[in-house]
Amino acid sequence: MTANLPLMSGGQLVVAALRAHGVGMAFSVAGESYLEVLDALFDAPEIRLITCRHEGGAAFMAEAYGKLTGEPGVLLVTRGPGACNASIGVHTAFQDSTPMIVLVGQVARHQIDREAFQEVDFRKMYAPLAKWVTQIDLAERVPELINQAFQVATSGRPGPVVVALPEDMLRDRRAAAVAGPYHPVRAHPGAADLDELRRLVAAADRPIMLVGGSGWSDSAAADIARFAEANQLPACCSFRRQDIVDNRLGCFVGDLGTGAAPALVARFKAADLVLAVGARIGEITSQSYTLLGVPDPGKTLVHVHAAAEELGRVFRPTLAIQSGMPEFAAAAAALEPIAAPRWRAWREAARAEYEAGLAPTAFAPVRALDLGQVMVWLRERLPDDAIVTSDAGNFSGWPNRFLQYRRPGRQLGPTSGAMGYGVPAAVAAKLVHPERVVVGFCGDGGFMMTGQELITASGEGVGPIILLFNNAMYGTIRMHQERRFPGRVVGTALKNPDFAALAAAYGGFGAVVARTEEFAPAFEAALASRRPAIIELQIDPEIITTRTTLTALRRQAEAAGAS
Ligand SMILES: Cc1ncc(C[n+]2csc(CCOP(=O)(O)OP(=O)(O)O)c2C)c(N)n1
Ligand SMILES: [Mg+2]
Repeated sequence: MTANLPLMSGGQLVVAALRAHGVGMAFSVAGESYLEVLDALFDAPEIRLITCRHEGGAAFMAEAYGKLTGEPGVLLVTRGPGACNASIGVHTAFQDSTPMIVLVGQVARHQIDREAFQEVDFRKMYAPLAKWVTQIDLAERVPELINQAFQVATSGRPGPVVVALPEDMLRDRRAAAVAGPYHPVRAHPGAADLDELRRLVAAADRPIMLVGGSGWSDSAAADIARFAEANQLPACCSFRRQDIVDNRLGCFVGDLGTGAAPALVARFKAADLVLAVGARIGEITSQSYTLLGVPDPGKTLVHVHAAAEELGRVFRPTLAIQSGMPEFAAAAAALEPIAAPRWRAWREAARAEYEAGLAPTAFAPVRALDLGQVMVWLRERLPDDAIVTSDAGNFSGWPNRFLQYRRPGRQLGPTSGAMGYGVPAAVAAKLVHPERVVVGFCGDGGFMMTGQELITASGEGVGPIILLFNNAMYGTIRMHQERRFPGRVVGTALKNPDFAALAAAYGGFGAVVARTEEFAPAFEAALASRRPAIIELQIDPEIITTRTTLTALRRQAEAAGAS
């Protein structure tokens, strides 16, 4: 079978395999451990190699690429130190069920287990962080194992696969046939499951849908919305998955994230049937496992997920359906709608509560920079296909609560809660869709973790806009401190650089916004510059969430402690 094939180095075989699987972009920080792969990329201009400044940034870019496109983001990093830096993005891909391929250089095979320079056993290191870890010890097995890596990363519950590449294997020359492209394996819902689903929904009085997880194509998202609308079902979404159902539709009733609306939480608890589609119903989404009983949910639970292992995990569903999202959504949309559903008023009330929440909470006195007004302006200004990325932190409550997401517009945020995600994700999104508006939301804390990737954007000629919420603190942790240890502030105050000057140093556009009326011109100027931009929002640190102040939290905590 290999008689007529040319001899290729292991590195060339890796790149040939990437091409066979349709890879068009990869993210890297270079290392001498995988020089053969880099050299083979010299001859593969159809793979755009993005040279990043930190493996954490590169890994977040690869994760965001996977989240946005549904295809594995490809990351290339060097052995020990590179792999350690990259681990935050691998963990995020794991928790967020995002397909990803991580190619890691490794010490030569004859040095293994000597604790050679930068040697790490990646099977052990990545065991709890990756869906699968392998090492390719024979160059002739590159096509087989890279193909398996793509299959595993994309099938069932998607996730990151780590492939270690010993450097001497990459130099070996072998004849081997590459295979591709990969075909993700996804289950279809059975006819009996769909009948039972319809019967259970028809028997409900107060049903609610929960959409979430990964694997949603634009058409699957449209199908699930059609099903919800046709059946008058209220649909909420899991943490940082707001872009699945068009937020402007009457069926959308809000998100179950860290800042979930109290009315939605109450409604979810009052529901007699939950139809969870794609969501794992994780800790944040389930409000620390309080929305449903464990393991008996205490109500009818229909759980649809791509992976068999997620069904019956934590919660015991009445009906479990293993299915890919496009397959389930298409089947659900084709079901005969339930005639004159009893829960129409229930859905309308949930929608009315969501719409009421879109009006900003009034803070007295009104601040010079009124974030509620800024968000309402952005909600109207952002085009339908805008991509919004988010870091982790309390500032993220603003875009979560006040922006309205819709396909092909997207929300890319770390459900893993990893700080440092917002900037690299915005850079990756702008690389994939240079023609679309990309806005990244960051706190001053998270920005400083990976903000240097703005120079990567500059070098690649793309201009994401970063909205940097500067409250001079790790605000989220300060909030927890005020609740648990009121008035005792430690380890959370931050001294910050001049962010606008930093933007300029990165070849970008910088602006400082201290008053509401300064925001719109700054945003338009950032857009017009077509360069990476930082708009620093100098926010009042008192406004700790979209709903409350630090002083109010401290008073509540002190009152609770005193009583
Ligand atoms: C990598 C990482 N380190 C630490 C944390 C813990 N953490 C969660 S939110 C937060 C503070 C975020 O600060 P900032 O980015 O300024 O946003 P703010 O909460 O002030 O709006 C911290 C330290 C985390 N989630 N991720
Ligand atoms: Mg902050």
